[in-house]
Amino acid sequence: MIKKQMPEDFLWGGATAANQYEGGWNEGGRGPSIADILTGGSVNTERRLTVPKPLDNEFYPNHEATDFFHHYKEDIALFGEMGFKVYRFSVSWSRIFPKGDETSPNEEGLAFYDKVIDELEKYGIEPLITISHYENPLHLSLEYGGWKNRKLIDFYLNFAKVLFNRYRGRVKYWLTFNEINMLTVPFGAVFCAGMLDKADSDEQSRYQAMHNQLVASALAVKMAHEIDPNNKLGCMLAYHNGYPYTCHPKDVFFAQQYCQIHNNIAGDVHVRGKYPGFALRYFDENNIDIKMLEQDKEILQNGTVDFISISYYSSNCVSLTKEDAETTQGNGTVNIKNPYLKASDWGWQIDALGLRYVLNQIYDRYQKPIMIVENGLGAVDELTEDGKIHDDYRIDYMRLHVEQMKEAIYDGVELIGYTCWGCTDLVSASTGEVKKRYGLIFVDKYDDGTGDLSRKRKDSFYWYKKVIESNGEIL
Ligand code: BGP
Repeated sequence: MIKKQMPEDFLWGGATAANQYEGGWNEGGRGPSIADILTGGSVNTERRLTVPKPLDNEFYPNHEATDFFHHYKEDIALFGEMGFKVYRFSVSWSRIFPKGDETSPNEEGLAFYDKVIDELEKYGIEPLITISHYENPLHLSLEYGGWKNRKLIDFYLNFAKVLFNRYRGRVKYWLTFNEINMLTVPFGAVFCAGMLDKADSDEQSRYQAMHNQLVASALAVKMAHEIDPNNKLGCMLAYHNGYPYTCHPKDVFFAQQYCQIHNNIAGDVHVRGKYPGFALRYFDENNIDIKMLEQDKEILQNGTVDFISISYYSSNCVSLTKEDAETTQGNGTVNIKNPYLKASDWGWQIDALGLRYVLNQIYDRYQKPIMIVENGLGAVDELTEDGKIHDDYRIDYMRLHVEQMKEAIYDGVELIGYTCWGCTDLVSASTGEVKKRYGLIFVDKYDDGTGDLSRKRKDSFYWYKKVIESNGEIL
């Protein structure tokens, strides 16, 4: 009989990103980032991608976001109260290098993250840093056109080097790029690569940008290991789970190709150090001509990651045979609705068993440790008359996913951690809304910019605390 047991040192925690949570956009010497010119929320759903700087008369929810910048002590204390073992956050690149192409960093910006890490250490919480999470300095977009330009590799490495040196011995876990494989869909052009020109939403620019980031990632992995052999570097994939809509072999094969393109091109390069054959064929047949330098092959081979991390929210269906099938939203995608699944208010279909399915799939392929670094439910929460937030729907969602995550561990998957997305309320990446809340901690902030930013524990806060305390035993 096998022992159904969670690893004792399992890393339970939560995840956020600076561009959606930190705020303080023009404080402490921080320069503007691409996230600062995106508007959103129910106030203005129109994105302004072409303006060179934020407009005075426009509302930008992320400028203040939910203000980690001024609330980090209070928030980390709440993470400590929940018993977090790990906290995933990103460093705002333009807080450290305001324009991105300077040679020396902004000391004031680094001082902020020093304090964040001090607080984490106080509560025994392991930091997990995403070096680049949807937030290039705006100057790199305006001056260099974003990541399709190879020059960004050097700027990124300057930034990464400062972080690896500064936090040597204090930060062990790093992710090089958030959801790098979002570059396989148009959404990624701006978010992942800071390419603001509409023409750059094409595959040519996106795959070139992805290649440049993969090279940057490999060089960063090598550098981090040289600076401190204890460093553990991970890739981060938005895991696209597309089921065949019918059992027609054409649909089954299409679903396999969908997974290969959206997950495995980036995954294989990160983990195996080279492009898979199907990627080369895909590039060839779709007239994608990636400029690679002679040395890139070796760079990619020498910079493979130590672990794989994923975001997983939902699944959907894909098909070649059903053109008229009803579609729905997912994380960065629009695909066919699955008649067997319920969906969130934003149309993301809830599929906890799908998490076990993808964890097995990834482990089968790579045999490397895996971390789930984003999972959660974006929902409309209400403050009830008793001054509480009874988010039983979020607890249900998380319970089902944690259950399946445990099953995957019992299947033999080497899963080392789980950080739920948006452990406090923050601004949504895709819509710019605060109304789409993921947090276990409620923040008094609304889409019209009002709110006093006070924090409140939701019911899910107390639930998750017990989950962590019992190492996943009490769900
Ligand atoms: C992922 C991003 C996060 C986060 C999450 C939820 O794609 O890495 O930054 O935002 O999705 O998505 P959304 O905010 O669009 O609901």
